[in-house]
Amino acid sequence: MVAGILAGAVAAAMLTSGVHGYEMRTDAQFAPPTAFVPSAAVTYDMALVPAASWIEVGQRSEELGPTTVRLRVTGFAPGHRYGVHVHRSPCGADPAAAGGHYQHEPSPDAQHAGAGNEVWLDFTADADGSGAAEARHAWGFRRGEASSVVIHSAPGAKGDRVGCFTVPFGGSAV
Ligand SMILES: [Cu+2]
Repeated sequence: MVAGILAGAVAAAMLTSGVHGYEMRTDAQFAPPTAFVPSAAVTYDMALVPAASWIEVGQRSEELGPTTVRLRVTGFAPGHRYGVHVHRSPCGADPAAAGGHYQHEPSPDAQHAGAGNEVWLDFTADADGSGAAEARHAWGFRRGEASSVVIHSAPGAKGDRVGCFTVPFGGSAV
């Protein structure tokens, strides 16, 4: 879908699941949590994630686990460097609602935080405010334990949460 055709806050998802793995693509336009028409994509910072900016997330999981997650955005702040991760819980009005990062091997140890054990999709918006990222891992998601993509104000794991998109990630077959 093209962002310009979408009016208001729209979310759409296409899901395919079965013996050959799992494929999903979903997109939405960001809206504030107080918007009259709620969106699956919520902005907490209108400067870095403007209302009506757009996000698309795709997942492709092979039967035995290997998983690619893709991200595309438009309408973001040109030249800004964003940090992005898959988080455990759905988005809410409170930025903290999305919970912590999804981890392949769950651990309270900071050494296990990082792009190897988590899904990171950091990107820098180009001059038009568009951006893209892709992450590939040998493992897939545990069913129901990956629920959102959180946009942070800075790359890495320390930036404030400036946006969140609730995404129907699928579990892997193993
Ligand atoms: Cu995060």
